[in-house]
Amino acid sequence: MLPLYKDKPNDYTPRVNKRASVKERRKIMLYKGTILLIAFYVCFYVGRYLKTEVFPEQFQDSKNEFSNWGEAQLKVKQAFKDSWAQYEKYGWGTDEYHPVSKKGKNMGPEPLGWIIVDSLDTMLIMGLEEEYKVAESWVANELKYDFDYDVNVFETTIRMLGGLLSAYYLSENEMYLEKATDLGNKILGAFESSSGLPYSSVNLKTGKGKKNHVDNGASSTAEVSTLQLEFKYLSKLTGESLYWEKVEKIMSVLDDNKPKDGLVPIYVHPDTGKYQGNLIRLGSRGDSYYEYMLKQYLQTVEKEPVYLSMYKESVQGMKDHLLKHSKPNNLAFFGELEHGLAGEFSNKMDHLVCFMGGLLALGATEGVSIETARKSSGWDSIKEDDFLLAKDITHTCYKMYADTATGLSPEIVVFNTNEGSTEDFHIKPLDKHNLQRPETVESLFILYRITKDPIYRKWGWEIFQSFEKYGKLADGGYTSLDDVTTIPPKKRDNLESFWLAETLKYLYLLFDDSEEEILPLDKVVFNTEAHPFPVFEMNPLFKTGWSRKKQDEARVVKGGDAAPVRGDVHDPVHNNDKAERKKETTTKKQAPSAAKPAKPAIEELKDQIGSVAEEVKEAPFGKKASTNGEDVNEILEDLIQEEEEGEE
Ligand code: DMJ
Repeated sequence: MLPLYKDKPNDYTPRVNKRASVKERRKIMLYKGTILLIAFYVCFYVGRYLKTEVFPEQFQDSKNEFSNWGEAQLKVKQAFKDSWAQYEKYGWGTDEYHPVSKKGKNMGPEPLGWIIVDSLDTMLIMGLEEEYKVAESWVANELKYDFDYDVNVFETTIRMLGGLLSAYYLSENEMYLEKATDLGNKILGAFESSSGLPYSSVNLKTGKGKKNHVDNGASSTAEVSTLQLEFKYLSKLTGESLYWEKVEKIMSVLDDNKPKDGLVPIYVHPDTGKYQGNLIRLGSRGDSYYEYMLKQYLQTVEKEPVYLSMYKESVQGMKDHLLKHSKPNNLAFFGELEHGLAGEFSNKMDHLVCFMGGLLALGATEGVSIETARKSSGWDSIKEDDFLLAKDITHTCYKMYADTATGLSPEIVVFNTNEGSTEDFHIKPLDKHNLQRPETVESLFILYRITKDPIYRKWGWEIFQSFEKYGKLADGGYTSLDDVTTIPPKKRDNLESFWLAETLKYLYLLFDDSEEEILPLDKVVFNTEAHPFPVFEMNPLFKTGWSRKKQDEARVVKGGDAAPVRGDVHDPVHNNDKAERKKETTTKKQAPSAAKPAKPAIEELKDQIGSVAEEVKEAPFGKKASTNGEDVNEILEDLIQEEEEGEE
């Protein structure tokens, strides 16, 4: 029997095509209209009831009315879990992961922990215990930095050294500090140039630095000037001042160039210490030079004004030379100067520049709320102006997402400044990709913390939804995109480690409503890869060993004989005479610090400090470098306090 009911059901009666009279048709229309109206009202009220009563935890409106930030935070955590699950399953332990083809790859002959180490602190912050435990044991058992391979000094420092140090800070697991010290010691060889500026790469086995094989051997400015937070924190933890001295020296060499209005070209040569070329920008190769000046000042609790002075000068330079506004909507942006300060202005801005919103807000307020900052005695019109600019730039960066078809920003935009422009920016064909970068959500997080204005969360939520919509793969992984201007966008088959280390971390923190604020901005500094380190007080082991040159004035070295002099800093990697090295280090530690007022009692105290510091260190530069650096510092602080109380 054929299933006849399908086309001719049993009760089927053919429709009689009979046209009704006008009166009858009016009646029918009125009847239909009334039914439709009733149906509309029923749907409306049932919908409202379902939204508020049955699903009270659901988001109300993704654009404007969204308010359930706890739920948003869970979604971000889930995005991390999904990204991680794919990596664990198909690429575990490898440095690169390609989520579309589901393949992992190492950069060198053995893994460097690129994705795992970069992600440790995010897992700790998000409370992903299961995932974290597996990662922790991989680092403990598999990760060794002793094979013959050249690594990029900057990337390895911000991601690996930074990742290990923040994992140590958050977990207090000594294993991370040992690995960090081992890695730090290997990187030190990169600083063996005639100027003290690090070479671009270093060989992990030999510890030998290597010049950049392109750009005439020059290193990027951002690369040489974005090592300081990591090595200074390593000094703090190990009690070993050598790391401090090496990275501090870079700052003095750079500043000796006396950059006009605080703006610097994006290349600098390790042989001469001089800048190369004239291209000035806040984007790639320039960006974190500006970031680390402020953050160094914040890291040591505002005790090193030299970095604040450099930072302030550069912000004024940015306002004078790089800031412009687009047409038609007057969006503030930072352009580029391809031929130096006197050269032509380019309207190009990298997405990388979007960290500037957060940085300016942090610089103005030093991490406290805007209300508190405005009431403080140091508040002035420059800070107010920096803060307003922070908001403007962050708004511009949000528009770089909101004004594309996918709601995701391209890598680079060119702003329109001509009268009559109908759109604020355009995107060149080669710049349409999105690499899951963090800079905008980083600024949203900082601005939210400082202002508590929910607009920053709403923008962050919109951006996250676009990542969900276009970056998420059917099986749960997340990928970079080739073109944010077309729907659906072509996928790029790459997961950047900063998606896990930075983008998702900042989004998670943006939506956080914990009673006690996680990682307050006046208590921690985030390195440029979003790894948090605690701020710390200076003590006699550390001091600012240089000051800024004015005009043709010769270098003023603070701290007398003890202060590090350029080209005169000992390098453990290349010095086999351990006894000699130990003697020198001790001498340095015992010498008076001119950064503090000279007091005879303090001199005596420093003798004690010298011996205490030596006692707690098993092998000053070895793998077991310095047991627990916190102890060294605690002992120092206690001794100073005791001494000062005694004097009173
Ligand atoms: C990160 O590795 C760091 O934030 C770095 O300073 C610049 N770019 C990437 C993320 O975009």
